[in-house]
This record gives sequence, C-alpha cells and structure tokens, in this order.
Amino acid sequence: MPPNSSSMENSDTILQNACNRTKTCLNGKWAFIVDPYETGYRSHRNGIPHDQIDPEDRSRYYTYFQNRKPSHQADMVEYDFEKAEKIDVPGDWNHQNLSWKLYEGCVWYSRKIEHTPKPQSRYFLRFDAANYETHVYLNGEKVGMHLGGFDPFSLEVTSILNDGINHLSVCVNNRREPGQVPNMRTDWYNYGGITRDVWLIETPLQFIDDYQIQLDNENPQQLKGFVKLSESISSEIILEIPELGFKHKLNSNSNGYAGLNVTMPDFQKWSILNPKLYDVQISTTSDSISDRIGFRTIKVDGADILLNDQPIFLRGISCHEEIPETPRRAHSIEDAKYILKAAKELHCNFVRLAHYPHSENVPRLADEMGILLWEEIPVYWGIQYDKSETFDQAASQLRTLVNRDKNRASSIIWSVANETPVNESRTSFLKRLKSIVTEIDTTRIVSAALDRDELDYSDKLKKEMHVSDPFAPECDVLCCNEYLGWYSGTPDQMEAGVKWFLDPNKPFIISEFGADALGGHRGDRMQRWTEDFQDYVYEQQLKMLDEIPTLRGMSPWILFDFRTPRRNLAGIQDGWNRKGLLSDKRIPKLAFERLKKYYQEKAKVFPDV
Ligand code: GCB
Repeated sequence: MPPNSSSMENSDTILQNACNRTKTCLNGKWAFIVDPYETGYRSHRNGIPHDQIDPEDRSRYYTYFQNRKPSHQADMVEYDFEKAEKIDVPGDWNHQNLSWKLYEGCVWYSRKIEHTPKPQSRYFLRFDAANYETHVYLNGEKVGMHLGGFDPFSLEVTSILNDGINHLSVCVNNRREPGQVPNMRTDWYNYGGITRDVWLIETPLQFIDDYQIQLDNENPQQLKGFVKLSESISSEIILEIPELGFKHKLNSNSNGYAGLNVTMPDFQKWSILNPKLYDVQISTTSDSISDRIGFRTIKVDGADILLNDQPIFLRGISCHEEIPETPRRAHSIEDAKYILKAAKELHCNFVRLAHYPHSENVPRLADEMGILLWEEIPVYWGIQYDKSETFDQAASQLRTLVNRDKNRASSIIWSVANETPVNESRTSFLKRLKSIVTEIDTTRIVSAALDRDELDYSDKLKKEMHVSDPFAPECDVLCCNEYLGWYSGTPDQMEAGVKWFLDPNKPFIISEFGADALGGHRGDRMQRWTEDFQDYVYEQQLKMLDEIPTLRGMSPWILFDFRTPRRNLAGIQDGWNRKGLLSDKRIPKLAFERLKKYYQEKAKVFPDV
C-alpha cells in the first residue's frame, strides 16, 4: 500500500513508560480476515482507500472497518467478523496457521472493547508493534495509521470511545515495498501482524507525557534530564527516589517543560555486576508515574569504552527477536528471558539487538540482568536513501526507539544502520539520523555497523583490512561486520594472519562475523556447513581479533539459527540462516563452547565492573 500521508498518527504523544500506566490489556483472540486484494481497505474500481471516500459514496458492502451487519434479510454485507477465523494477539500470523506461513499482504483484525470511560480521563490505543502499515478504526471512525514494523505507537481515542461496547478494527499490511525501512530485501523473516501487546491506556486530562532521568556522564553525582507534561502549562512536578529519601521539586514552564539538573544523594551505580535499579516516582497534582531506573555513565575515552569510568570489553552476541523452536516472532517477557539467558550461558555481558527495535521487554529485562545492549533500526543494506519518505520512516522509527529506551541503563549503543552501501545520499541520510539521536540523547554511544573497504566475495582472502567509510568519523565507536573465512576466503587462509589498520584512538567492535553450520552435521574442518568448519572460522577469527589493540568488543553472528526465505540450500538451510551458535532446537554447536571459553578468559583480562 502506498503510505497515506494524510492520516499519520493522530497525536505526537510519547507516553513515556507506557507499560507502567493505568491500562486495559487488549490481548487475546481477535477475529481475523486475510484480505489479499485489499477489498476491505480500498475501492475495487479505483483503488482509493474506503476511509478516504465520502461516506455517502462508499460501497457499504466492503468497508470492513464499519463492521456492518445486514439490517434486513435482503441486505448484502460481504464480510462477517463474528464468523471469521480467530487469531492470537499478540503474535505473528505466520506461525498460527500453516496456510498463512508465507503470506505477505493485507489482513484485518477485529475485536470488541467493553468500556466505561471516565469523564476526567483520556484514552489511548497503544500498539507495542504491528508489521508494517497499520490503519486503526474505532466504532467505524479512522483513528490513525502507522508505518514501521517494530516501533510502538499510540492513538488517542478519547472522543470516540463509547460507554459500553466499542468496535475496534485494524488493517495491517506487511507487504514489502521499495520505499520502506527495511525495504524488499533483508535476511530475516517478514513476520506479519500485530506482533506485540495492545493496550487501552488511561491518563488524566493533563499527564506526564515524557521524561529523561539519567546521570550526567561528565559529573556522575548529577541527575540530568527533563520532565514534559502533555499540556503547555506551568505546574509543580515532584521527583522522588524513596529508597534514597530523595525528593526534588521542579516547575514546568509555560510549555509544560521542566529541565532537571540536581545532585543525587549517595547511591549505588547500575553496573554489569550490580544492576541496581531504583523506583523513581514523578508526580504532579493530576498525575503520577513510577519507573525503575538504573544510574550509570557510559562514555568513550581514546580507545576505551568506560562504564562508570572503568574500561570494559563487550563480550557480545547478535540476536534476532525470534523463538526458533516454534518458529515465531518473540515478544513477551518469557521470550526475552529465553534469549537473554542463552546469551548469559555464553558468558556474554553484551547483546546486539539486530536489526530492528526489539520489544521493550528486552531492555527492561536487560536492566535487571546487568546486560549491555546495542539497539538498532532497520536501515539495512540498500534502502532508498534518496527518498524523503524513506528518511521520514527511518527517522520516525529511530526517534521512537530512542524515546522509548532513553531511561534504560542497559541500552548503551544506538546504531543507525547496518551494512549500507557507501554513497553521498546514504552518508547524508546516516548523518541526519545521527543528529536525530543526539537531539534526544547525548548520553550514549552512537554508531552503525559498517563494512570494511576490502569488501569482496572472492575465494581468496585479502591480508589487510581498512574501514574508511565516510560515516566512520561520525561514529563514537567504530563497528564493522566482516565474514573472513566464510564469504571471503576460507579459514585456513587466515592462518597466515590478517592485519587491521584502524584509528588508534577509537574503540573498535566487530559487530558481526560467523559461518553457517547445520546443527549436528560433523566432518572435516574444511568441509563447509559442518560444525567443525564453523568452529574453525571462530578459532581463526578470535586469533586475528586478539591482535587488534583497539578491540573493545564483538557481537558475532548469531546466537540462534534464524528463519529467512533467502536461504534455500536443500538439506542444509531449508529456509534458515545456520550461523547460530545454537541450532534451531537450541542445541549448542562446537563454536558455542569455543566462544564461551574465549569469553571466560577475556573476563579475566577485562573484568566486568
Ligand atoms: C550480514 C547481515 C546479516 C546477515 C548476515 C549473513 O552481514 O548484517 O543480517 O544475516 O550477514 O548471515 O549473511
């Protein structure tokens, strides 16, 4: 569907910490209609979306969002949500019915909401994610639309919500389009539907819309940030951390904004070894909200990454948000535990959340587990860097991610892109994305997974590596993906040594390396697709990386095998990328043990703080 710019989200509300607000959960069984010809969405004659046609001229037979019932026995209505199939929300549709496994296109969801709205309250429909283009209708009225598959959005419905039964209809379309972010080609599965929780959130008429409460990196006794109210009003705001006996009064200006810069009493810093979180309460005369926040500093000094002013090494792993055993898109807190616990078993202190924003459950759990995170948006490979609509979608996804997780201690790196082809429009695109991050958050590291200059897919390995991407100087930490021994040459060619030529004053992270191995497939270490070959690649990679003086971390590709329609080698791939250190059955491959041992040793040289 081409984006319908006339009906973007209906408010610019942030609803910071949405998960801890007064809310009604709308998860459960929803009615579901698969609508590949977009019959319920647009007119069959001219393709105009029904919701843009004058109600008088609309064909009343097909406007699914009106949820019509035949009014007499001769009346014609060609849909019926009551008789339609039922589907679990949240959850991708692909795993819920075999016939929807590879479906990409338009679907309709519908459910009733029984509610008694309070006169002194406002109401927002909150979708934690739906992939990719979503149109939301309540009681037959359009309340807004959203573009983006992995970012939350909130739509105000106060004036439409009736006392009693309300009818919610949601049209979701996951068809891949050239102008989207990501676009047509990725290396992951295009799970469709309402993939994360849905809530009806209640707020007072004037509420605390947003806040940022972080330590000042340069002055770590100082709490810095702001509180922003939903309305442009002057008001007293109270910030409390009860465990510390801390209470501080702020006054918002006439824009409803109050800057924060206050000395903290003695407190314990959040760290990998002691992921201490404090209950933080913010209140006004009309609203109050509570969050759990950890206070730490993160910065770069020469080639070091400093957590609370102490050098750290990021013992990482990359992961997709997928449960391979089903397989399905992951979304819940239990799913987040499944993934992060596996990373802990590998002795990781760092996880790269590739290649799109993962559910908010992940950073919240990582906060509790003391795991550091890389967060990213799907500016991936060759998207349309010269199109302003594409930039707007990337910018909106990035803004939403940074706003959502800017109070999470675990989140330390914002990545604006992955493996993007170097040219002028792409570099200016990435620079503009970086400035979007720094407008919101100056307390974290900004980077992108770049390519090395010697990018080739030949069977002979180059011996010297450089990263002179023009976006590299913009990155606080230099991050590079490389597949030496897999896509370039073979692991035996690495024995002779590969040298990296890098800025000696910047930390370096290898954001990806790896090799495919079918779990349980054993053989000669030079036999491709075996666990032995993958292990050999890891052996050579780790030897090579240890020679790089500025190396401060790595996130090899990848924790689990993952589904991807790009990988079609029968008997080996069968629709899976096999670079997981754990198979799709969660069984460790040889390289899992090798990396784990390497990390255990690394932790002795670079102890966690
Ligand atoms: C990459 C991509 C990642 C792919 C991986 C691969 O460089 O960043 O998304 O899945 O390579 O396995 O080829």
